[in-house]
Amino acid sequence: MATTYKMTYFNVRGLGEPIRYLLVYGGIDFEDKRIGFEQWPAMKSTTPYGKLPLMEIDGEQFHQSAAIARYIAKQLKLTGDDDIESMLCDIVVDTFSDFRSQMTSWFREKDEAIKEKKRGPLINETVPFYMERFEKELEKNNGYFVRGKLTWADFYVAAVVEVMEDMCKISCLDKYPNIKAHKEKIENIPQIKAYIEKRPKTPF
Ligand SMILES: N[C@@H](CCC(=O)N[C@@H](CS)C(=O)NCC(=O)O)C(=O)O
Repeated sequence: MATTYKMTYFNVRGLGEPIRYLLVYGGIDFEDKRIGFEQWPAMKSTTPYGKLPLMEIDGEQFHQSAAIARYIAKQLKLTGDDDIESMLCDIVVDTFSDFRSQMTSWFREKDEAIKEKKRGPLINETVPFYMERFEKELEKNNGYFVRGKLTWADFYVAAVVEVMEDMCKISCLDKYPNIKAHKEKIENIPQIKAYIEKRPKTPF
């Protein structure tokens, strides 16, 4: 019997989208279970660590989005050609996660005065710090993140960079043509393009 995949996440792109991109790219059939935020409090205690996304493979539950994405990527031979390339993929994803954490912690700040105060440094320091470096990586690697070949790091960054922009209403792409072109390249892969056209429209 074919392996079954069920991905449970909120009805947003967020941390679920890199996993969805990989499954779609690989032509892996999966149940894309999207729950409403109002359903979450009752469900939270039934999940391993009270967080989503949650992946069920043949009914067995797995959590942690990067681990899930890496697993799918391994099935699809998208983790590079050797252990060094595999580590390079992890480095890109982990570095991008560091960047994302700073953006999301700003987004979640409840005190409007603190949020306003931190907005300038986020736009003028954090975004350029990471984006300039990513821009150079793409130049060095011929338009991809790892050694000039398509890996899961490409799907991860392309999916999450847009989420961060939409969530924080801060532009990350305008001044960075390589990252913009890279995102468009991933979005133009036929499977991803078809998925984007039919996916639910969500705020981030
Ligand atoms: N490191 C975890 C983080 C998961 C996470 O923070 N999920 C958020 C949504 S993006 C969540 O479940 N929030 C609901 C909650 O904490 O109650 C992963 O990558 O899967």
